[in-house]
Amino acid sequence: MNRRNIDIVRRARILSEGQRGKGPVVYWMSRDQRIFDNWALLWAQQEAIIHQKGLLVVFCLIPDYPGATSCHYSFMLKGLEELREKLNQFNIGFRILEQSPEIILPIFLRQIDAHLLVSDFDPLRIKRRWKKQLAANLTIPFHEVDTHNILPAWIISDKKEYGAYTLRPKIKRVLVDYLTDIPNLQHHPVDGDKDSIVVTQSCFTKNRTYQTTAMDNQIQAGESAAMLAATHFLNHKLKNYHDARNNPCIDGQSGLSPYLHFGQLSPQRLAWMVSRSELPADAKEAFLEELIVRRELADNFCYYEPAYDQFEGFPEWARKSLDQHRIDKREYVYSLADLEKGTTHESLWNACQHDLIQRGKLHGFLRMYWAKKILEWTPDPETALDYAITLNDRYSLDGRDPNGYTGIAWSIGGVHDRAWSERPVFGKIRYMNERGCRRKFDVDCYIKSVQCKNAPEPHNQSR
Ligand code: FAD
Ligand code: FO1
Repeated sequence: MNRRNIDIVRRARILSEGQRGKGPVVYWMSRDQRIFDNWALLWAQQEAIIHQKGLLVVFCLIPDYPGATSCHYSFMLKGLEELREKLNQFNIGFRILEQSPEIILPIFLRQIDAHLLVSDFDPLRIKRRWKKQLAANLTIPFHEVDTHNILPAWIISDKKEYGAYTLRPKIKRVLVDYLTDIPNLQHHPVDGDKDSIVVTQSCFTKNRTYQTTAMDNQIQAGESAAMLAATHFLNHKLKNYHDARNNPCIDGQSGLSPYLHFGQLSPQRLAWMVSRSELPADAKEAFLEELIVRRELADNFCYYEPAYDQFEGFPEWARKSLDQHRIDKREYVYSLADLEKGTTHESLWNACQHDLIQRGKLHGFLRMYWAKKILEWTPDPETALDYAITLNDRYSLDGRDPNGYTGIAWSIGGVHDRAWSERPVFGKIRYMNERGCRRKFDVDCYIKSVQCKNAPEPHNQSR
């Protein structure tokens, strides 16, 4: 086996065996919506070439994907349109099927007598349920490739890690071997399905319930835009990342999370570009810690903790402590509607909420403060978790991501953190407040910078 094959094979695993059909190899794309730097597509192409088959990419578009808004669909569909054009140039077919994969794929794959089904990896519940049902109903082999993590989630660890300090050494041991350049996709040598189907955006935007206004067009969607944004970050911002990233008044973060969430940018490509840049080691290390260790730790948590978005998923010390403080009097209690409208007594929190709604993004440091205040201002931790996830998934362009569920579980439930000194409501969960923020950055300047006007009319139902 040559190096290229080793690199592809070790990221793949068999979900179910079966009899290969006479038709094309199908890659059911979901989490990793890109043509380049996609190990799942490379694996599908390699199988297709070996067996002299056509290659087809299928995307199952779910009109009511949990909590998603028109902005999420708009961003995703723009990316898929670019993808279709590029796949065409590589002689690879593309189909959008407007139904849930576990229902439509068995029928579709039978119709085209598919040779093999390949999918990308995702630790979230919904995808795992789909895959389980698919594996039970398919007659052809079904493979999965982790092209989101640099170190495949099932290889780097076989258990839920306690924190970054337990995952980091495992990653460091093998990173040089896995953090490589990624081979090029080839012009596909075997003709297949030319009948690409594209669904227009209007079909999806018209039925969406939760509309946000300014979030649209804030950030250019698609693989090319993602690579431009990554290059811009590398050339102009990475050198100051380790100093600037924790200050919400400075544009110090990369802003790449929506591209990473929708898979329009490969984390491995980004990490490879950063690691090869000539910038000082401390700048590169700070960024790679977030991009690799923290991000892959989030996948580890969601993969090995079935209750990643529930109180039961918190560590035992945190549950016990939060339980002991259930009876504590809450000085302020807000409904989801109060929080969503950003009408609490604290102007910094309100600014965060307006910022989130308007930009589809909240600065990483403020995300922690924002979630912790929800714990302080709701009747119990379960409600806090529900509200934080509802608002994050609804308004963050990068929401519905393992990073989001883990970040919220860290803030509200002490996941990957340690016990701190005890205080009302929070128990031993790490506390944050506006005064602490003032010590870190110019809070008034941040509040002024958030234009509270033109905030869209929010909704008040939870998940
Ligand atoms: P940068 O600082 O430029 O980092 C680059 C990349 O590294 C990020 O895009 C992300 O993939 C990864 N990364 C950075 N910080 C973290 C982290 N703490 N955990 C895991 N990965 C990280 N991230 C999301 O992608 N989606 C979410 O919905 C989300 N919700 C969050 C909610 C809360 C309450 C908290 C505390 C954190 C949340 N995060 C989420 C993690 C983190 O805040 C964001 O990834 C980051 O702010 C995204 O901005 P950026 O791309 O400019 O980050
Ligand atoms: N994945 C799909 O396979 N089909 C969809 O229709 C779809 C919609 C969608 C909308 C918003 C959003 O944030 C994510 C969406 N995803 C969809 C999933 C996404 O690709 C990610 O895989 C997971 O959310 C994170 O792992």
